[in-house]
Amino acid sequence: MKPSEYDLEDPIAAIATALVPSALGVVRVTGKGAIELVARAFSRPKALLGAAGGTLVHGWILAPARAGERDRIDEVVLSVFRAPKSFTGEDSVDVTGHGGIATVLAVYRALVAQGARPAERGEFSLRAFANGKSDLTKSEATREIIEAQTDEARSRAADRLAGTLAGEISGVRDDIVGALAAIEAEIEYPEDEETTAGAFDDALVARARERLESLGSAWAAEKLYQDGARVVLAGKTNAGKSSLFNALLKEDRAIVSDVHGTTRDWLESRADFLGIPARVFDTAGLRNAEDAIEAEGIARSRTLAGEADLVLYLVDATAGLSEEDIAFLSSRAAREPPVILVWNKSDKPGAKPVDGVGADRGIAAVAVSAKSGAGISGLVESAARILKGESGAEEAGRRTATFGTGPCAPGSERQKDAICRALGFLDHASDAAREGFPMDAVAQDLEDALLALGEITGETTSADILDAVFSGFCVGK
Ligand SMILES: Nc1nc2c(ncn2[C@@H]2O[C@H](COP(=O)(O)OP(=O)(O)OP(=O)(O)O)[C@@H](O)[C@H]2O)c(=O)[nH]1
Ligand SMILES: [Mg+2]
Repeated sequence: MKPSEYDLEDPIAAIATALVPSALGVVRVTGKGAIELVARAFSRPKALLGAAGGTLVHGWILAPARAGERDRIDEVVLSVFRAPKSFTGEDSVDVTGHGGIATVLAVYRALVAQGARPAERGEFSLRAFANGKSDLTKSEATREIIEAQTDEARSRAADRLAGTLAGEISGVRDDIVGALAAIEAEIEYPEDEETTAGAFDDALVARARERLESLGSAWAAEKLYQDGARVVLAGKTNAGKSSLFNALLKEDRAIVSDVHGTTRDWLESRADFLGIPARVFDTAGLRNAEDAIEAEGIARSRTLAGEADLVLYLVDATAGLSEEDIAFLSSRAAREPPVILVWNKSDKPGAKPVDGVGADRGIAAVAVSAKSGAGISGLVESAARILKGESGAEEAGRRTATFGTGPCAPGSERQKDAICRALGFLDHASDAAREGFPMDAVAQDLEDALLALGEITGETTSADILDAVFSGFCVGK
């Protein structure tokens, strides 16, 4: 069922915590009659029915009556919320019990047996929105918080949950409403025909435009923190790719040996690049392989490097650049993805990184020792800077994000699209005013901009918007 088709009142239940053995497990119930429903499955119904909102009640969840006997399922604490003071704005009970898989499932089934409907995806959040407890930016932020892979991503989502984006959009809307009011006053009570065009408040519209542009340009960064980046380690055999992979992951994941061609199949793992969630790939070393399996591994290395957001190209600094290295670097230099030339084994006496190689083609170079760890934090900093488009952006190609510096950012493609549409309407309004179009046409553009912005917070919503936002949620949120 689509979120826009959900019933918005009947009591629903969901398991809100992961179904893995854990200290605690939470089953939540919300909707009309939620407290009475839980009371029918509870050992102390009177205590629950008489409990004030925002209080806890201790007791047991009981199985439905069978031949007069009722099994005790689990000892629980109920958090009681009475409408409208709850997450959803309805009567709600969070049942906190022990987090055993069988236990949580039995508690959930006991509540379903008393008449709770199993909740659909995002149904709790949709009710919170429908009951005015949350705007759409906050609803989306709860999902972003759940999905954040790094602390930086979490902190950005938390800002939106706290209302920074909604506040900024509301400020922009105030500017547009101001400009619109001036036009409408002029249309209603014109001083004379000539002054009508003067009713267009350029400064207000320009300020709204600037604020929206800043928001729009901040999306690239936001997307990078949410989706992460693919960082591929490439280079000749024995350059130290697997050693650097392990050092970045801080675990002994890949086999390291001085035998050339040790890594054949690529490996993937996750690392935090200064807040950017990175998927890091160790690949088979590049060389002319006789062996068909190794050759296939090398072909895969090249494909991965081509699909990366950033390639860390390793060279053994004691060996210097070979023809293959130069061929790889020059074949990529002018195109995406961006490359960092990593001079590895810089701890060895004979290590001689060559300064300036590839600099003319925008290739940054960093000296590290995968063995001792020296230089790796600098490498991660350079990588994060390039991914964020803060250096080498011209060379880095179109996949590199250019960061906006606004006070806050949109948290989803949907929000960013609405910002772009609003910007389009503002531009149209300014052009129309400059070209002397009738003021009511200009006013229409400003109204369209307001409607687009209303979609971001949910003041103007359609079934499609609700479906797009809430169908991506998990059950129980
Ligand atoms: N001294 C020193 N030795 C290193 C360093 N990095 C790697 N090595 C050594 O170089 C050899 C090759 O390292 P690997 O990490 O397996 O190299 P690789 O690039 O993954 O090699 P392939 O999988 O064959 O492509 C091993 O003996 C490592 O111990 C380093 O920074 N300093
Ligand atoms: Mg290897």
